[in-house]
Order: sequence, then structure tokens, then C-alpha cells
Amino acid sequence: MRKYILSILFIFALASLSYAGDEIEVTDAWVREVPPASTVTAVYLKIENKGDKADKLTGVSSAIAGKAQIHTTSVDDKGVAKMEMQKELEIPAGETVVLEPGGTHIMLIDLKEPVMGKDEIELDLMFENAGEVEVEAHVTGLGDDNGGHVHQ
Ligand SMILES: [Cu+2]
Repeated sequence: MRKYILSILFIFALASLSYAGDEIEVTDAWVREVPPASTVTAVYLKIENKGDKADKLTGVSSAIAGKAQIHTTSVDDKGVAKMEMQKELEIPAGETVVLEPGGTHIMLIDLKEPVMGKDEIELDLMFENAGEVEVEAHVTGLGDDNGGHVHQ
């Protein structure tokens, strides 16, 4: 009986894995190259929901960062860009949500190792329905605009 239940669970686990690959696709992921002394950086990417059900990005983690947060950027009435942490990010059915400089991004905080000198880093994105999606983000872009990064 116990074996039977375990194999059922295993089949469900397999089913949810293939589901993840089908519904949510993450592309164009890159991470901003920052000087080795910097303890934070930002990741940008595109999330396409190919399914017919809305999904949510509920968490992010990376082995190189103490924590990772979803941030949105807004500009106040003095023209100062500020970031706000979001608990989750809605990915509507059939749509692509773009995380880009000056807008929504993933913040890697308490970097344990510098991103400079790496070609890419790995991230785990957790979705409410699609589950875990592994992403490789290219390291690029030291010296271009800083994406309006003002951390409070
Ligand atoms: Cu941020």
C-alpha cells in the first residue's frame, strides 16, 4: 500500500515538472555586472505565460545571493526613482511580462561572490502554478545606465 502511494506521488511530481516547462517560458535573462565591492545587483528577463491560466512569480533564489526580491521602480513627484519590494508578480495568461532597467526587476541582495568575471549565473524562479523554473542569466553591462537604482 505504501509503495503504491509513493509511486502515485512520483507520477504527480513528474506531471508537475513537465507542466512547468510547457506553460511558463523565461527568456533574455541577464544580470547587471557590478564592481566586486558591490553587494547588490539586478536581474532582468522576460516571462511568457503560454497557458490559459494566470500565474504568479512568488519567489526567486540564487546560490550567489543571500536573498532575492522582486522590485518595481516608480518615480516620485521630484523625479527620484524609488524601488518597492513586491511579494509576487502576476503573469497574466497568454502574456509576456518584461523585467527591464527602469522597471520591474529581480534584486540580488547580499552577494556572496562577485558576478564580475562570470559568464552567467543561475537563478531559481518559483511560480504558483508552474512550480520551479531554472534560469541562466548572462552577466553583462557594466558602465551603462544604472536602471534608476536608488535603494532606500
Ligand atoms: Cu531593486
